Amino acid sequence: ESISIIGVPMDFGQMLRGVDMGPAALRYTGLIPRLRRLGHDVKDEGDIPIPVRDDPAMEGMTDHYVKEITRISHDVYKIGCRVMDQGRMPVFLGGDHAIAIGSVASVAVKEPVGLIWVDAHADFNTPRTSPSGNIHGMPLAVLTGAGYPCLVDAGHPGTKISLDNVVMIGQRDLDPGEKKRIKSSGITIFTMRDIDEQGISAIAAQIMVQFACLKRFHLSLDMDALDPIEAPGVGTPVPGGISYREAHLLMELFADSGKLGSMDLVEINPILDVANKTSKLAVELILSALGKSIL
Ligand code: DIR
Ligand code: MN
Ligand code: MN
Ligand code: MN
Repeated sequence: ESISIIGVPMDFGQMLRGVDMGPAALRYTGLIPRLRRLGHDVKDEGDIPIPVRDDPAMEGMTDHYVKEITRISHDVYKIGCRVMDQGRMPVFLGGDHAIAIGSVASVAVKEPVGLIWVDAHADFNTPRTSPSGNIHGMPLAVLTGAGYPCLVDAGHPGTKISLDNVVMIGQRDLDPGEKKRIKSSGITIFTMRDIDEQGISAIAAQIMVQFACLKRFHLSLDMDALDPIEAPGVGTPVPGGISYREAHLLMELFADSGKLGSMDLVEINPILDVANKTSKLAVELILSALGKSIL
């Protein structure tokens, strides 16, 4: 596979600093040479330039950085489109989950794609339902056409992905208004309860049935989907998450499907991490998704 690594060190989608160091931590942990050792042709596209929050020019940006995130989403979209046009598989490294507004937009331009949202949260808030106002709690709503119009129209105007082509996995922390939106949307969701009851492989099989008519899917992996015991280096940890083995199995099953076309790996905060544990796990998961197997 020809893979392009795109760093998006953006931390404007939430309040904690440090998530901007995610791409650096993943590179430091050896992501690129290890992908090459798997046999992939890997190109590092570098990091998208992101303003630093301390910059005096950023002062007075009290609107949850909507304008900055809109601008950055355009930049992510543009590089994503370029990589897709070259026939390469983009792997976007966050940064917080708001980077998915641009990344998913770019991979869904030419044909409909599936979207698998692996997250402790649903990221399905609109400005109306969000208790925090943080944009990283909104990207899935934005991509399906709800929320700040400037974000909905980032890249190109309008909805980027149909609700029928979205699947959520791993949720265990939803806001009240967000819950109502999930129920009324009819979106497919496999919460932690579903994982406990059915097992991750049965769920992966159901997803592949739902995506049978689609040629490929995008994986958006928020590291807080994992249990905080395995992934402590995230800004919003929630107990009772996906286990180490469940996560690996899910990635292995995605690899087996032959339909993984692109991915995001987001929300690693190296400042909150414990001896780089979360980055190490993230690299292992990316490798599993891209073909590393035990045998
Ligand atoms: C919460 C937290 N639902 C919000 N979201 C997070 O702020 O909208 N998403 N942490 O990853
Ligand atoms: Mn998220
Ligand atoms: Mn999350
Ligand atoms: Mn938040």
